[in-house]
Amino acid sequence: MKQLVLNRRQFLKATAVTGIATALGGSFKTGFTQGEAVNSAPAAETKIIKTNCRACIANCGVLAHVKNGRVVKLEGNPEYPMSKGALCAKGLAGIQALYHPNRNKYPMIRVGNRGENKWKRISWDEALDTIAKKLMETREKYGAETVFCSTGGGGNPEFWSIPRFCNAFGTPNWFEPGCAQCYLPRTLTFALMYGGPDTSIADSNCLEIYDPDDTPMKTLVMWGTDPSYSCPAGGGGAVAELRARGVRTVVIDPRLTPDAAKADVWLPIRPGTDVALMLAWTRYIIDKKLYDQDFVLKWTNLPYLVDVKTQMLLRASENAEGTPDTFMVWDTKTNSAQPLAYPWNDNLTPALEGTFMINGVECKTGFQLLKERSEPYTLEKAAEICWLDANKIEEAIKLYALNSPGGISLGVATDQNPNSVQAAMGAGTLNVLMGNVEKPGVLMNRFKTSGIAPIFTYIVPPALKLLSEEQLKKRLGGIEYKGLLQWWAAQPSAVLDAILTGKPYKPRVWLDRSGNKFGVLANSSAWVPALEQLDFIVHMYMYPTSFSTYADILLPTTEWLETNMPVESMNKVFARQAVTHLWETMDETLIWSKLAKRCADLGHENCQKAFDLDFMGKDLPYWNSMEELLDIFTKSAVKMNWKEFAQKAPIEYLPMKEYKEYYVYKKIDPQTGLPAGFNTPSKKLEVYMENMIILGRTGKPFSTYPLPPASKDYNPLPYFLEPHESPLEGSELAKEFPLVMTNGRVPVYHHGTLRNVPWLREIYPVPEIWINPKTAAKYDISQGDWVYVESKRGKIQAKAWLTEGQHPGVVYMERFWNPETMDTETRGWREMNVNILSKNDAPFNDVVGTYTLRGYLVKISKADGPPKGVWLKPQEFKKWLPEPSDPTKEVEV
Ligand SMILES: Nc1nc2c(c(=O)[nH]1)N[C@H]1C(S)=C(S)[C@@H](COP(=O)(O)OP(=O)(O)OC[C@H]3O[C@@H](n4cnc5c(=O)[nH]c(N)nc54)[C@H](O)[C@@H]3O)O[C@H]1N2
Ligand SMILES: Nc1nc2c(c(=O)[nH]1)N[C@H]1C(S)=C(S)[C@@H](COP(=O)(O)OP(=O)(O)OC[C@H]3O[C@@H](n4cnc5c(=O)[nH]c(N)nc54)[C@H](O)[C@@H]3O)O[C@H]1N2
Ligand code: SF4
Ligand SMILES: [Mo]
Repeated sequence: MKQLVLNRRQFLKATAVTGIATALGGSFKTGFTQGEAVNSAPAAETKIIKTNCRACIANCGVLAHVKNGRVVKLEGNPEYPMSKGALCAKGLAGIQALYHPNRNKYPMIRVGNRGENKWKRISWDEALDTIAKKLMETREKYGAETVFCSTGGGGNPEFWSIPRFCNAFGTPNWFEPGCAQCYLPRTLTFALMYGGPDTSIADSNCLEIYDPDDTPMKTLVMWGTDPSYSCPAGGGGAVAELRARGVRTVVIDPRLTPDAAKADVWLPIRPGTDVALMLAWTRYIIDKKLYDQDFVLKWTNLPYLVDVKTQMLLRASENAEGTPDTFMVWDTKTNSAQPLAYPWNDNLTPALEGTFMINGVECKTGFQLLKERSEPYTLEKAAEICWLDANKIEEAIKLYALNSPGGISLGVATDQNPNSVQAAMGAGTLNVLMGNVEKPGVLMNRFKTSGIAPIFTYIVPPALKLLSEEQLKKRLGGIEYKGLLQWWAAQPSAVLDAILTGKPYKPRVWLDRSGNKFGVLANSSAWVPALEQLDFIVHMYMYPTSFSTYADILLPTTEWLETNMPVESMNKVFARQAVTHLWETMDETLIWSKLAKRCADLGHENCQKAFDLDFMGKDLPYWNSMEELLDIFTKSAVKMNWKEFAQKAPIEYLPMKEYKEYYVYKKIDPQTGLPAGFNTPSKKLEVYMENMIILGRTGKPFSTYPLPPASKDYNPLPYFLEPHESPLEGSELAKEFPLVMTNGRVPVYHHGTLRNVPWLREIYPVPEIWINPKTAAKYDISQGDWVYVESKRGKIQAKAWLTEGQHPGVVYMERFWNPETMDTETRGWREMNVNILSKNDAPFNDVVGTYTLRGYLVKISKADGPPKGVWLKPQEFKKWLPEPSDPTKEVEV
């Protein structure tokens, strides 16, 4: 404690100014100190090292002050183009996380019974040898597919080291609690619709928003995203800057977030009904002819004719690979179906709408089908479904549609129910209809990357080809939910089901590298009987969590202040560099390599095979240190080794103006002399998503092998699915559980992390449940009361926060677990964990298998007090304050 420079009051003050307050509207340029952007030593003994935060997925630039080998202060690096020198509370809490007395310090092996939480220190060699031996035995006895891995969504920035290990080992099974519930529905849909990034602010896309003085943007729609909470230092601040410059905003969110409070129109939607509202926006825009007609006609596939029966587009010819097929349109000049050669034919006047008989086959344009799909969703109908006011909906649509350029940013909210992919389709469609694509002021842009990408995004190649066709076909949930192929992942509920039923086979060994799976997986209690049946469990993380108590081996991993990784942000590349190294912690990217190497030494053929399928080549099938791996990238990208690069970083690889490239689709391709178009097979915006049908039938374009079809064709257009646990009249379940539960972020925690950081727990000690005062009154609940919250699946507690900013039929909570009760019967995850209530069974999303984290039914009642043993007062957290530590040298294994 003595060495800490920032005291608690200063911390609270700093977080108020640099983090949350900035996001809420303060200026970046005032209110906080910015350190000299140098890698040198301004004051005696104190070195300032440039690095990047990883306490969430935003990677903000950091200046770490290091004195006598110890990190004493963190501040924002103003060079970082997104956060511009701001840091949020989570980032600033990095010191407490790093020096936490309860870090996993050494590899440990379980002694006593599983779940007893008794451990013995072992060496890295012993730990890795034991794991590799177990892996190889299991593979031999039961098949490689019975080993499965999992990771965290915002965990180790080197995401692909897990699939790489799985592919080499030969198991098709790894999963992530985000994935189908986070981001995949959007990355998949936007990739298939236009071949560019999605519009998530929290995932550091929407790159147009970070240059507020140089954008003509007029409107920003934040749909199911709350950047002031989910990325306070970067995206949240950028949105505040845009608002300050007059950009009008619409927020679609069931709760009154800071962004909702400042919006021109706020639509407090009923959770889980977004696609109905999107279809109403679509209908209105089509009906009132507000869409960009020229753009839609020339640059989308909506005028192309679709065979109504087969749902497939009519082709005049299938052209050679790389050149788009020629599709049929209805020419209104000649009243006949005509082929439209890419990109356009001025001699034709294609119809956008209409139904036509062509050689006895009923055909409609894609636009006609979209129009018919949206037809039932009048403003009134949407108001009724979504619990909104029809006039307010109209006001929001007009604000968006009459004030271009602009865009719809879609957050994670819609990824967390079975209507997930359809919402991404709906949001993409609304951006496209308004022509909000690849021009200044819009969100769907394909700006340049360092040109050496993916080198600086994910550096470890996933080695997809190492997984055989036979093994790929065994992926749990993989045939039915082929959208998972974009991330090469399995479906968590299918894995759970397989453990419990032994069908189609029984998974036996689990390697997990993330925080607390009980805190982030839906219906987490359902995993307990599964965990009890597994032969062997490994947990790699920075701290013990509830999940660790079920493990056989614990591996200590590095905190972000101990890791090295390139970080690309807009036109610059930064270096997250290790500022210190404590105990025997190891970077996980290295752990996977070491495991693969050991499996190779035990005779595993694939692992033995030099990974020469990737550009890493024969020389580096495994890497023995992170530096060895990183050198390969920096040497090829910037002709420096990692150390030199880290010293020089950030490098600006392009001036901002060149980096922000617009109208990419119009650029002439020198090979064809035609516009390059979009990154889709037709080179048009594929709003009529025939490619979803093809994906479901074959696995194309993601599978390396042809796969058998899913049980049902995927739908090429967005459709609305009423939440399975519906609060609407006639629902039996709603009689017992009348309220709709939803979630979102709080700005001081990231997923299951940081609940063990005293200063953050002081800001937000226990989870609140947001309740409308009218609803609270019904249950005799007052502000600050303890309540029980119950769903069909379980019962937890929370503290009442009464607010008008919450619909009377909806309640809201954040995910929580309590590290302080880990040694009790509850293991810290049963008291206040909203994922005890959430729903992990069917219906799933048809394309990616999403289950339900938001928009299911609960009931509430008053409780007498807090759950036993949880810490509520600042002095109780004292035990977790940083301790002096013993920095160790590189761990040799
Ligand atoms: N009810 C409900 N459940 C949810 C959600 C919800 O909104 N409501 N959200 C879902 C979403 S969007 C997601 S992405 C998942 C997240 O679920 P997970 O990502 O599995 O969550 P954790 O394992 O707690 O988080 C891992 C965390 O480790 C930290 N970390 C940083 N560096 C490293 C590192 O080098 N290695 C490792 N292992 N960890 C590191 C990061 O803060 C990272 O978030 O949860 C999902 N679950
Ligand atoms: N502080 C913090 N920041 C984080 C994370 C974290 O755990 N903590 N996690 C990171 C990760 S992995 C992710 S995916 C991003 C997510 O960040 P965002 O994409 O911004 O999404 P959330 O903040 O989870 O949720 C946005 C809003 O959705 C609202 N909402 C709930 N249900 C519905 C619904 O049915 N429809 C609509 N329209 N809105 C709904 C919630 O009230 C919430 O305010 O945040 C990242 N940043
Ligand atoms: S938003 Fe906060 S936690 Fe996330 S990277 Fe930036 S400073 Fe770190
Ligand atoms: Mo996420």
